[in-house]
Amino acid sequence: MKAKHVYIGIFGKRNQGKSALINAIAGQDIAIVADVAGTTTDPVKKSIEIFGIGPSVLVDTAGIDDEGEIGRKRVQKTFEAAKTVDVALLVISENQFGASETAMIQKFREYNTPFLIVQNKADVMPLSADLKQELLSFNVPVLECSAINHHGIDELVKAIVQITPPSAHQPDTLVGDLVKRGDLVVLVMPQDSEAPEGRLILPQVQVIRDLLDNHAVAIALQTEELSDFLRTQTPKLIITDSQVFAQVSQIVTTVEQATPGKHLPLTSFSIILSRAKGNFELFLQGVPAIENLKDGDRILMMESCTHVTSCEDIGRHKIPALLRKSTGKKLDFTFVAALEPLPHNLSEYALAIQCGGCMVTKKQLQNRVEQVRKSGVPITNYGMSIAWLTNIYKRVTEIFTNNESC
Ligand SMILES: Nc1nc2c(ncn2[C@@H]2O[C@H](COP(=O)(O)OP(=O)(O)O)[C@@H](O)[C@H]2O)c(=O)[nH]1
Ligand SMILES: [Mg+2]
Repeated sequence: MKAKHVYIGIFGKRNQGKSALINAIAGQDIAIVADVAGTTTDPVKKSIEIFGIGPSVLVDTAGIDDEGEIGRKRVQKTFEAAKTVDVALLVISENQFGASETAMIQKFREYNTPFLIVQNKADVMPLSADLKQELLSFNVPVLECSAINHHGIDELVKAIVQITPPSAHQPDTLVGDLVKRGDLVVLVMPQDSEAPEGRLILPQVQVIRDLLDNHAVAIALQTEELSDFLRTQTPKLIITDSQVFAQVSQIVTTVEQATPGKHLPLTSFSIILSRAKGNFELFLQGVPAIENLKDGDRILMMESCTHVTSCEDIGRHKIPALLRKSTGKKLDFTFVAALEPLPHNLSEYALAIQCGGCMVTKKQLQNRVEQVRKSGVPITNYGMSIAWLTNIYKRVTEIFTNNESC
């Protein structure tokens, strides 16, 4: 799979040399550098290649001390950028470190964004021993450089590489640990009225692509063709659409029973996808909370996209209906779409159910999931809850809970 781009955000007050630093790192002029405070109003992005982490994007931001109504909006935008970048540089100069910087550090911590602190303009003033001591107490690398003189830039880039988590640049693999070259994998993909016209949905495309990247042999078929196929072939893995879980599980069990010794590992697209975006363990732990639901309990349905019809139908209708039927309780559902803020009263929810997250980045999804986890609410995802409610949970997750490869 293609390596991912590492997003590196440059943060700091106005006039600290953030834009100059981007130019120095990129080795060419891209951001507008000026001595008028607040020149960078819109994020400027520069793509570069960094030894050790590969393709990267430097994201320039507006000063965190920007003033006035528009200025405050820019600061808000900058805080948002801290949520989505993979790593951050907090730029200071001339030993000025105060409330703006500590507020920024708080955001980095809140969003789990690794960061380092760099004092720029070292040609004008070196970092004082006192401030260095104070900065080291944040337990992050503290460096000095001069963007104008290109001093300390190599060391800065090396420090960026060191704080970048491997997951930010290593390619995500959906099935790489489950299949080997030449393994046969069956994909059960119903093309019913809910399937989009003339194309496949993204999770299916992603899994097929990943199987090809791993040189596995992917066979795509619909439920009707599964039984005949399985009678003559023994695939390494069957991945099915969650909506036909129960039916597929029935077919697989029948074929297994008819052929002693035949074992057919089965899982679903949504479970494969939920692994790729992380939080798999958390989702596994969260799903049994379904058994404790009571009348009047609130359930938060977390959708990542607003317009993939089949996902919307699963989240808005299928899962609520299944939950009501299976528990027999009066449940109250709240739906949050895309990256809408989560409700303030999170802790009042008995359960949260996240969609597969195919339309958002890992970091975006994890930040939302983390918010729920921190509030103490059990969280699981669409695929796992459907599996639980249709009593095949154990079967579709056993390849992940028993051992690493099936
Ligand atoms: N002496 C010196 N001046 C610098 C350095 N880096 C930036 N500057 C100057 O500081 C001013 C603000 O730089 P800029 O990159 O626009 O800052 P930003 O607002 O943080 O993006 C400009 O006049 C730059 O020339 C440096 O390393 N040394
Ligand atoms: Mg700037």
